[in-house]
Amino acid sequence: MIRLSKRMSKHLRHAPGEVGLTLDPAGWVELDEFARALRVTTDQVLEVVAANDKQRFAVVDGRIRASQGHTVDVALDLPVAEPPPVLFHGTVARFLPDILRDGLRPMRRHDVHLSATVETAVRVGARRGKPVVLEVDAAAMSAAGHEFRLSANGVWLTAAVPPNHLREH
Ligand code: HQG
Repeated sequence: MIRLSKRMSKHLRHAPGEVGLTLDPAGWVELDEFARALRVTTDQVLEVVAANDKQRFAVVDGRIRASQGHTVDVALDLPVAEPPPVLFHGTVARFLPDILRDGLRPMRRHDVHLSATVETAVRVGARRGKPVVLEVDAAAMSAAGHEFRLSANGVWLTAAVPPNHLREH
């Protein structure tokens, strides 16, 4: 299941063409077509969707997409939402000098990914080593006109976080 989940993330976020798929502009693809391209059954795909720890995939009207994390060009069409006053970002110490100088940048993805809880940020940072958690002053950013969007699986997305709105937790 984890292996299939990783393949699904890969082809819905980064490399649809590698298995002959084309995503629509919002990142959706027909479930049947997706299962066929991955050489699994739609039931196997749906099992991963239902069991996924982070609810990474959304299925609506017979189509599937990744809820966040894309590097291919998609417009998720999420509405702008008012964030909680403080959000968190998990990273590692080796990135800190650049982050504190340039702010958080989306790097290869579409948006900077922020978490509502410290626990989630710790998990995100731990993917790369000993986690370091940054606090984002989302209230001040919002007041300054920065837009935030909430993915279907609870990840807060924004284009960038300037260094003056960041501090170590
Ligand atoms: C860092 C996973 C240098 C940033 C997670 C991060 C998340 C900078 C890395 C989702 C920087 C980018 C996204 C700057 C940011 N200079 N480094 N100015 N600005 N960085 O993977 O947030 O399991 O694109 O700190 O749970 O780690 O895939 O972003 O370390 O929700 O569903 O550059 O991916 O979700 O890495 O993770 P990523 P992320 P999934």
